[in-house]
Amino acid sequence: MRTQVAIIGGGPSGLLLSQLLHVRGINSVVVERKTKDYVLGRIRAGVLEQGLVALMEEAGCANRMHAEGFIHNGALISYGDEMFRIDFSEHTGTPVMVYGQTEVTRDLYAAREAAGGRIEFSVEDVVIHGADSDAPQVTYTVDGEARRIECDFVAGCDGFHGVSRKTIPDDVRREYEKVYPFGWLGVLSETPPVNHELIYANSARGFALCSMRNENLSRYYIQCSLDDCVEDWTDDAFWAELKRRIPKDQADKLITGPSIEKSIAPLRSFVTEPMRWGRLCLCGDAAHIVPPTGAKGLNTAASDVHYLYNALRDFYENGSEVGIDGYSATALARVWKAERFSWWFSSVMHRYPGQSDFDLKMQIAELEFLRSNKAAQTAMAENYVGLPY
Ligand code: RFL
Ligand code: PHB
Repeated sequence: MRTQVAIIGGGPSGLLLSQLLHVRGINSVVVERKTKDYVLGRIRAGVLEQGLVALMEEAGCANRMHAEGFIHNGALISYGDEMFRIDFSEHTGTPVMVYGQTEVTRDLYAAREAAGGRIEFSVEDVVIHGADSDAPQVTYTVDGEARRIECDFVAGCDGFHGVSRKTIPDDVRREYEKVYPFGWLGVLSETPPVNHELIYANSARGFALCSMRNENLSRYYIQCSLDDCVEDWTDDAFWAELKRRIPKDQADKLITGPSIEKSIAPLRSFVTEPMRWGRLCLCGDAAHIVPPTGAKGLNTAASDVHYLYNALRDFYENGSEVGIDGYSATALARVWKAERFSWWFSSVMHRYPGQSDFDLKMQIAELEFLRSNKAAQTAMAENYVGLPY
């Protein structure tokens, strides 16, 4: 089959790109390794920057988000029993939107289906051919049957474990990585959130985060050992540990209940350069990963989609390759700033194995500086709500 843009990966990056291109009359085909139910079963991001909200609007997919999402004007940071608030709206004039990645993905699938968009699920053996030519192809199999897409461009939106990044030759590709010595144990529960805003907690027992999806769906995380297994953590043990890590007044009002999802995620910072090789452009987790402290993963994927979508429009509407040629440098300039913020916020909020007393004092000094200094709060707020595209 023939299309203009072959999109590998039907996660939020691939679907958003496909829908935005459709709005501009540019055709695409999405190939996804898993089933739709599997993709929608993954519980991930919860905080959306305005840039992503605006892209969802441009894609014509924002109605349910505006009806059901929550506008957050600030977030809370605690250390020990101390707690302070960063006011996003005061410092930047911009809030964030709390709306789950699962819902974003569901809305995008609904829009692609309504528009008759082609999405191939359960594909295997995806291979990108001729990415360094003007006529790339993507081959794959479905139920053992070989298929082929001929296209002008390939968008590699297939996440960290996809094939797109590895298509860029080793002597061209450079990877930068930092692996953190802990993970996040996350629990989703049908209970009211402990607070109407998110709480990021640095405690002597490790990091904790209180987040939410709606009035009766809470998302909580605690820092855990990389050796832990989900089965090691009963619900009771999780709630008891969470309560020890957040300020007492919050712990006292925490409503607990059975978990409906429980998973452990490792923390990693990772960037691949370049993000374009010939007619192959990487977007989102295929090119970079951030630790989730600061909620930048999905949002950075969205800024890649914005740059690539505009570059492709420039190509198809104006015959210009300037945007495509500049895609990697433009996207990476913003990616590295999101990497810096996520690394900094992770470093300040977690307890590290072997951390010295000096290192602990530095964390507390960072937090007290943030608590008392307007410029530091503004910098934090600007990064949290999202740097401009
Ligand atoms: P995804 O979501 O991984 O989607 C990639 C898709 O590609 C498919 N795939 C393939 N398809 C075809 N052929 C192949 N060979 C393929 N290989 C893979 C996969 O099945 C999948 O469907 O990448 P994408 O679209 O770039 O989206 C990135 C985001 O999912 C990710 O950055 C965020 O979830 C990160 N993240 C957060 N980001 C935020 O902005 N705010 C948050 O609050 C936030 N919280 C989080 C997070 C990630 C977490 N985990 C589990 C890593 C919280 C957690 C716990
Ligand atoms: C979430 O709600 O899943 C979430 C929120 C904020 C983060 C990370 C994850 O920084």
